[in-house]
Amino acid sequence: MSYKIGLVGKPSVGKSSFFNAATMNDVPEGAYPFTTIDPAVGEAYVRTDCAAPDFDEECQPNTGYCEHGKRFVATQLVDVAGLIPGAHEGKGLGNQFLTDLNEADVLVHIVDFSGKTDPEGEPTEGHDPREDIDFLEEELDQWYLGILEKGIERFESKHMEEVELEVELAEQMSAFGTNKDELKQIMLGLGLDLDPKTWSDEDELELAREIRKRTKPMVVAANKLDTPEGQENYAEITEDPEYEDVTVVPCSVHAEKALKNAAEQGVVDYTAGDEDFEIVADVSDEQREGLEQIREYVNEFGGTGVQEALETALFEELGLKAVFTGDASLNWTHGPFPDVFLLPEDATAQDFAYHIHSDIGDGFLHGIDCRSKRQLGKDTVLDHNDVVEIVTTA
Ligand SMILES: Nc1nc2c(ncn2[C@@H]2O[C@H](COP(=O)(O)OP(=O)(O)OP(=O)(O)O)[C@@H](O)[C@H]2O)c(=O)[nH]1
Ligand SMILES: [Mg+2]
Repeated sequence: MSYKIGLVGKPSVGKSSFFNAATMNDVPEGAYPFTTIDPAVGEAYVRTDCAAPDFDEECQPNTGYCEHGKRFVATQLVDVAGLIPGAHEGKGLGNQFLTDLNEADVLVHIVDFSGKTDPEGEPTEGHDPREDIDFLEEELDQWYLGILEKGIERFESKHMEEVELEVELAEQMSAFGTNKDELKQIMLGLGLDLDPKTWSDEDELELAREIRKRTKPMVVAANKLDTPEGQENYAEITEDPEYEDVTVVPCSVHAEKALKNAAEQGVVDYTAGDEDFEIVADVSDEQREGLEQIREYVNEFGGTGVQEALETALFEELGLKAVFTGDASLNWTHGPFPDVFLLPEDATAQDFAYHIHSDIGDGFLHGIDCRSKRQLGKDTVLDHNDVVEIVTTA
C-alpha cells in the first residue's frame, strides 16, 4: 500500500502546477478558477537518505530511484478541484472533491501567499492568505460535522442501551479512516459525556474538528513566494503567534517547474529538493539571468519547497519512517538495497515483515538489524532508516 497525499485549496492557487511539478505530469493549469474538475492521481517521490553508502555499496532500487545518496520513494499525489467557501453546502463544485479527498492520508494545503487571488480564485490584490488558511479548515470541519451529525441521528434513532455511541459514530465516519477506539478517546479527551443529548452545537463542532485534525493532518505550502508580495506575507505570517501551530513550508512551484524542465533539457544538473544546482550547458544571457534568480530563491529558502512540503506531510505530520529490506550477510540475490518502505511510526519488525508480504509476516521468526547485526523480536519498534533482514520459517 502506498500513502496518498491530497492537494487542497481554493481555485487558482497552484494545485495542478504543484501536481505537475512533483509528478512531471501535464494536467491543465490556468489563471482562472476551476481549471481542474476531475481529480488526477500521479506518482510523486519523497526523499530519504540511502542506506547503501553506510555499507559501502551502491543500491539498485526496484522502485523509485537514487540520486546523490538520496533515495526517492514513491507516494501517490492527488490533485483535486478547487474549494470555495460554502463548498460543504454544494457551492462551487460542491461536495464532490470532498469525496475525492476521502482517501488522502494527509493534506498539503496550497495557499497563494502573493495575495493576488480572492476567495473564489479570481484575480485581486492584497488578499490576506490567513483567511485562506482559516477557511479551508472551517470548510473541512463543516464537512466532518455533517457526517458526524448523521452518526448522532443514527445513534439516537436506536435504543441507547443496545448500541454503543462510538460504534455508531465509527460506522458513519469509517471513510475517514477512524475507528471506535480512537473516537472514544477523542470524545473523552474533550471531556464529553458519551451521550450526545448532553452536547451543545459547539461541542459537536469541536468534536468534528478534533476528528478532522487526527484523520487529515495538514501542511500549508505557502506558494508563489517568487513574488515580492508572497515573501512579505510569508515573513509576516510566520511571525504571527496566532499561526504558530500551523506547519508552513515556503514554496515556489514555478521555481521547481523551471528547474525540472531545465534539467530535462540538459541545461542544469538539479536533484529535486536541493537548494542549489549547476548550469551545465551554454545558455543565453536571458536564460542565465532567469536561472540566477531561481538560484537566489532556492539558496534563501532551502529549496523550492515542493519536495519539502511532501516530506513534511509524510515524515512529520504523519510521522512515517522509511525502512530498507536488508541482507545481513550482504549476499544480495538481486542487487543491493532493492526496497525501502514507508511505515507508520509505531511499526514493529513483524509489521515490516507483513508489509513486505503476508507469507513473510506469517513465517516471521526474527529480524536482524543489518547495521548492528542484533536480533529483533517481533515487537521491536523499528527506527527511521533502519535496514532489516527478516528471517522466516520458510
Ligand atoms: N508566481 C507564481 N505563480 C504560480 C505558481 N504556481 C502556480 N502559479 C500560477 O497560478 C495559476 C493557477 O495555477 P493552477 O495550477 O491551475 O491552480 P489550481 O489551484 O490547480 O486551480 P484550479 O484547478 O482552478 O482549482 C496559474 O496561472 C499558475 O501559473 C508559483 O509558484 N508562482
Ligand atoms: Mg487545478
